[in-house]
Amino acid sequence: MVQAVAIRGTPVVARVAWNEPGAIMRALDAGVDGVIVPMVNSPEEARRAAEATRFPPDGNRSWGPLRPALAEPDYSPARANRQVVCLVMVETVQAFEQLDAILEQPGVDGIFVGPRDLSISLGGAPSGLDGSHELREIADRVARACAQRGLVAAAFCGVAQEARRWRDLGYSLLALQPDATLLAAGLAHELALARETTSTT
Ligand code: 3PY
Ligand code: MG
Repeated sequence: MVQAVAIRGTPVVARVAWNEPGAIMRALDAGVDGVIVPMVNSPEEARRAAEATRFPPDGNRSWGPLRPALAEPDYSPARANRQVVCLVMVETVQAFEQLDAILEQPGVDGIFVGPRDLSISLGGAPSGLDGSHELREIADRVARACAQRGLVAAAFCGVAQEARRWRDLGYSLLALQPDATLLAAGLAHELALARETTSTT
């Protein structure tokens, strides 16, 4: 997938399965420009994620950049450390309560909000921005805290209308619907057209 996206020169940010250094380093070695790390609930966990994205002395990433070294002949630890982006996910109340300390961790380049898990953590059902007043308040506070520090505010949005609402709050990296959802919607649309009883041709 990284190779396919690179054809157009579009940056690739991968969400890894968990805050686990091996998973983060594997994605970076495959050539992603940045990672989104789920369920980061404390400054210590944020530091662990950020350190896995940087070579020493800034972190503990180990050398093995298979694809990046092919694509960029002058790829070096210092250059990689400058270029990489590490977004940590705030998706629990516990994480939000420690937002400032999480943002202070060196190498944390921004926050990616997971509204579904955050809604559950608030005691409700998985939801988007409309789920609760508390969720909207958290989304707003995260955007402001990131803006104050010049860091990225990102979020999982789902449908495009919801993405516009996050953008209006100050979010600049907006995740739309997952591929499986888009594929199912596209197929349903095509099937409905194909099954129409009248033909215009
Ligand atoms: C969440 O909303 O919890 C997510 O992880 C979405 O990516
Ligand atoms: Mg989540």
